[in-house]
Amino acid sequence: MQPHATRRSFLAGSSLAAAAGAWRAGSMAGAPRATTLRAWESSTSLAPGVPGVDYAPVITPNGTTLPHRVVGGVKVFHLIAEDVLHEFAPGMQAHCWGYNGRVHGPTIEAVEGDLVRIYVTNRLPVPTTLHWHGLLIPNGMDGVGGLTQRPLQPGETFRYEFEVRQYGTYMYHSHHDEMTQMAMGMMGLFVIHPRHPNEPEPDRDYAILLSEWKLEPGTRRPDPNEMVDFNVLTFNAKIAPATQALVARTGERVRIRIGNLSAMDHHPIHLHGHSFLVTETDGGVIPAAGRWPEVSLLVPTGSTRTLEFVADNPGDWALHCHMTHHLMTQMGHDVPNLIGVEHSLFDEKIGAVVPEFTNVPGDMPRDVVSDTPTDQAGGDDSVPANSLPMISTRGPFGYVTMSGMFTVLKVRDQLSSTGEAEPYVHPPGTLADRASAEQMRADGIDA
Ligand SMILES: [Cu+2]
Repeated sequence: MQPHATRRSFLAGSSLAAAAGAWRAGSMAGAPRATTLRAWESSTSLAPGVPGVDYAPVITPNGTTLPHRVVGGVKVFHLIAEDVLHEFAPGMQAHCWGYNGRVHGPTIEAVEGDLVRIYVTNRLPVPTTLHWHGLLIPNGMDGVGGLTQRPLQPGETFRYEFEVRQYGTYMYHSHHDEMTQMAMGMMGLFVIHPRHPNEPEPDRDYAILLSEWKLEPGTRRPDPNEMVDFNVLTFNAKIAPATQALVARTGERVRIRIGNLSAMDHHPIHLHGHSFLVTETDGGVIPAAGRWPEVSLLVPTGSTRTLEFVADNPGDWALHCHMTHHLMTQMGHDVPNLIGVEHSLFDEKIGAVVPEFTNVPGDMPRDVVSDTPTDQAGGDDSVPANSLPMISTRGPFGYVTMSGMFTVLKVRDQLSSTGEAEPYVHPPGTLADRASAEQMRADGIDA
């Protein structure tokens, strides 16, 4: 597709790609913008980037992409802020606030140089706004209630419109009564693809938004007043075992974009079995010489980080936050420390008066053992209504003792015709198991 002649391309004197590259380089060095245009000067335009032609759409596990239509060369989107009954995992639901029937909202995708027009309708009982986090746009489109615009009253629809002048991983979220509205789920991802990629695009492009919630067992509304003790930690608003796995074929290049809009926490996201390069922040692309290898990536709140690697190690690899309490759903502070305590007599005595007490790890609630999704309120009284045991993820070797911010990267030499990963079969000699007495003797191990 041919870009139309534009004032910007005329001003730039050479190719738009070169202008954009120079601008990004300047931005990264903290230098003033090289372009002569200001954010409010609409200069465009390039033809709107077409999914599947100009870019490979991003995959938002457990999520979706916001549809758009093109009207007069402008990409038109519509977000509806509304009450959503959201399921964190089978057995745990809450009345949250989201967009277009989803928590979090659908991922918005665009291409550098696109003109986007985003209608926002407020169907909540309270005023709200939308902020485009990290985007370099005119001040009056920035969505900060009271500062850059008046809030949308219930029932109102506002129009946000701007040219997308950068690429990378960004976010959108309410910027009015932030503490409450973000705690209720009002956020989503905003992914922008480069117009002219100057490095190969990955084979798999995943996006995950981190957030945290307070949901007392037995309640059905997130509590926005919580400051410290968040007890539901989510990848794309889901907790394991409901988090969708990431899949890759051996040898494919994988990108994972991670945004964090948690109220109070940073999350070190750890990937097993691979090392990756940190390639982008929401401030821009990291030049090749400045990229560094990691196996855990700290994603501060209010930031995005992007990592890339070659999936060269087949298997089921954990991808999780390394803060161990962020893997524990609805854990409380009041749990006594029973390490070293002889349980059996204790269990017997307490069990006589509180039968469900004996339903502790190792003796899981029936519905979880059978892997049958169930609403705990619907009859199984082994955990409080509308809550889940902390260890409820079933793996091929038993329970995975992680919930919350945990999912799996499945790397396989072959995928099924529908792109699914079959159960992993460990090659001989590559699975840890009980040691043979014979080998221990031969190695001088006395156990
Ligand atoms: Cu964390």
